[in-house]
Amino acid sequence: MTARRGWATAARVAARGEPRVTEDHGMPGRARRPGQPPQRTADAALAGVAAGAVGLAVSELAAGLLPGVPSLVVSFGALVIALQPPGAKELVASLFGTTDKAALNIAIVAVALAIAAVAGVVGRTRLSLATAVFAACAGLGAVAAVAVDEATPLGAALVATVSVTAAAVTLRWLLLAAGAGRRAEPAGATGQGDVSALPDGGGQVVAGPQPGLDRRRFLRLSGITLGVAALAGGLGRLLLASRPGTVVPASAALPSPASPLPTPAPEAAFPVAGLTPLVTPSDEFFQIDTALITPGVDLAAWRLRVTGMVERELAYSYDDLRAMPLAEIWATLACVSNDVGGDLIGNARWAGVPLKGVLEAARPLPGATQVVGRSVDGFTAGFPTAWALEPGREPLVALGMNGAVLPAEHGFPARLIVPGLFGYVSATKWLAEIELTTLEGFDGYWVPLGWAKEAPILTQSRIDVPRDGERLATGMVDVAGVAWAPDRGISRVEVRVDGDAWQQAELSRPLSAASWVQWRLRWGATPGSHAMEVRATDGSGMVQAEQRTPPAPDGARGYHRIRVQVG
Ligand SMILES: Nc1nc2c(c(=O)[nH]1)N[C@H]1C(S)=C(S)[C@@H](COP(=O)(O)O)O[C@H]1N2
Ligand SMILES: [Mo]
Repeated sequence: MTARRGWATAARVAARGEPRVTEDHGMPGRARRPGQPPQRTADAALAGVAAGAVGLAVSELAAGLLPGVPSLVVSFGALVIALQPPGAKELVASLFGTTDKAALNIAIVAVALAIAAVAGVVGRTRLSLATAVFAACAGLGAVAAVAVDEATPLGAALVATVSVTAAAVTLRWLLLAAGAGRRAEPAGATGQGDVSALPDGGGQVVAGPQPGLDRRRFLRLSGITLGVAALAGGLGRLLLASRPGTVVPASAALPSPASPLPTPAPEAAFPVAGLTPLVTPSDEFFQIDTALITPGVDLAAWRLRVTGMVERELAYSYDDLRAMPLAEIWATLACVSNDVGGDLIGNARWAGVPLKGVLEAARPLPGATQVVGRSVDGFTAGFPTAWALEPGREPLVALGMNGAVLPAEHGFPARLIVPGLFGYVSATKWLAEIELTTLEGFDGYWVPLGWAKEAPILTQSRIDVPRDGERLATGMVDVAGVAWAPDRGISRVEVRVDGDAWQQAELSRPLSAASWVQWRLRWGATPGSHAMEVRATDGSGMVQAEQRTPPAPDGARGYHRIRVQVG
């Protein structure tokens, strides 16, 4: 049995509606001829998906193994992040939580594999077109890697070439496997892109095993290919996540601070189950950033530069910084995206070099009204110089968090911590540069996207216990939570049940004016459904705003309200 047709010819014939031979599957209208590409579109799509997966896996593995080689998935993510439309404030901000980043990665892989499925179908008739689709995607990824993810052009070109080659070779191989184990004849009139025109895709027609067996073999091969790709891609990701610098080296240990803060006594906190601890453990501290994978820093080569409108530009190595006297502060850091009752907030003991001393050494020029932090991956955040210099405030070039070296995901080797300001205008992680400029002269990363230029943390309070919707027994219960107004301090917290009179809660002794406090109120729960609200007053006597606002553009306002069921 021979068929003197190439793949493309067969497809054209099929398209014209020429009678087809039903061979073996018993599926009407599904002709199988020796030398044809897979007749099932689904098979071709599967071959495409498996080939795309191999391409992505090769990119992840190359990125994990070779320094300076970007991951295409990460580069696409960086592109998505860079292309965010100004004004898409909350939507976009919500992308940067840890789980949302995983979702972005998954979405990118899903879209890439969907495109690969189309490439597989196209590849039935024109393998060169399928390869071009792979090349276009990888090319875009490579351009993105260089343009927005700071990869070297060489590394980007390398990863794109290797990935496209791997995907194209896999596709051709799987399409041939799907084509019933028989080879198509030389292309003849079918053109360059024809699979059958490729060296061992053409040639003599060979009688193959039973098509049913072939299909099973094809499905098995595709499955194995996908599995190997998933393993290789996963391994690449693991390697990426543990590159030097992404893991804090033991050599980064810090000396003890010149005047260490006392550890808060256990009795400084209220013993209420479910109440947020005064100090947030570093591994539970919220993480928000635009980095799809934690930037790796080569500690030996890393410098913190002080630049711009200064009399003297400076550059500090890690050793320079840790040889300076370290100060410690308690400070609550909040994300502007934190909604009323939300948990994008934490309180930590930060250790580092006082920013005031660094500025003093660089001697800002008159008119240098803004301090801009720039990270190794190009993120920026800026705040008024006057805010940093305010007496009584101790902003830090932080090197330590909660008694240890700054964790990689919280900014190792150095970050800024500026008491009283939301993270997006102040707390630059993976700090590479402190630039002095004017307030008008530069907008930090989030400002052109519609967030406020100046953003002090708003006075807020949260009910942690009981939880919203909880069922309680009748009798005395603890109502408790946290309240913050960095760095104005909290002077009062009040709770109101069912719109009755405000009742004043007890406050824990503040760790600092920049730290949150715990509050507690004993409440006699009576049967029924009850609404509870909390409000805080800051150190200057200002009560927190009651009118609810969304997080954009300068932070959420309004009282945290919960409902409980008693009895
Ligand atoms: N380099 C860098 N620093 C950054 C960000 C970022 O995206 N990149 N995000 C900022 C924002 S919006 C916040 S809220 C804080 C969060 O710090 P954390 O992840 O340590 O909690 O980091 C800030 N510093
Ligand atoms: Mo943030």
